[in-house]
Amino acid sequence: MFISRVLAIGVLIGAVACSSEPTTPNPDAPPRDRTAQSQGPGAITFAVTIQDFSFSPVSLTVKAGSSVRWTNNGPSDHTTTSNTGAWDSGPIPPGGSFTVTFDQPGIFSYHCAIHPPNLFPSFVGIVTVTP
Ligand SMILES: [Cu+2]
Repeated sequence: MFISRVLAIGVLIGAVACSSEPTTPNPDAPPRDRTAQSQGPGAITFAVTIQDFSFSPVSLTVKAGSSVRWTNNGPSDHTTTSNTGAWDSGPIPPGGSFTVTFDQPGIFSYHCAIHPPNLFPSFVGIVTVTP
């Protein structure tokens, strides 16, 4: 048991090291993605891209405990805003991202609050969280 835990941590560190650029270690530097680093091993983060004016993929199905990270690849500010108020990113600037962890199963529709569905009917998305 102990050996397998050490191996798992080693793999985790190796993965992080491989994804980092070869820079001088700086313990004071903030982590690039606090949300991802705070998750336990096995947690999965799914990516949704925001463009002007669409979410891709529009529909995403994930297991409870997973996270979804929205990244704004468009030239304008956008938000990911739950239709029921479960989350609201506020404005995400171009190149920015926002992550939500889904602990409870359910169907979560969302939109961009800056470009609302009454003006941009196809600028909506849905996350289905399965048990
Ligand atoms: Cu928008």
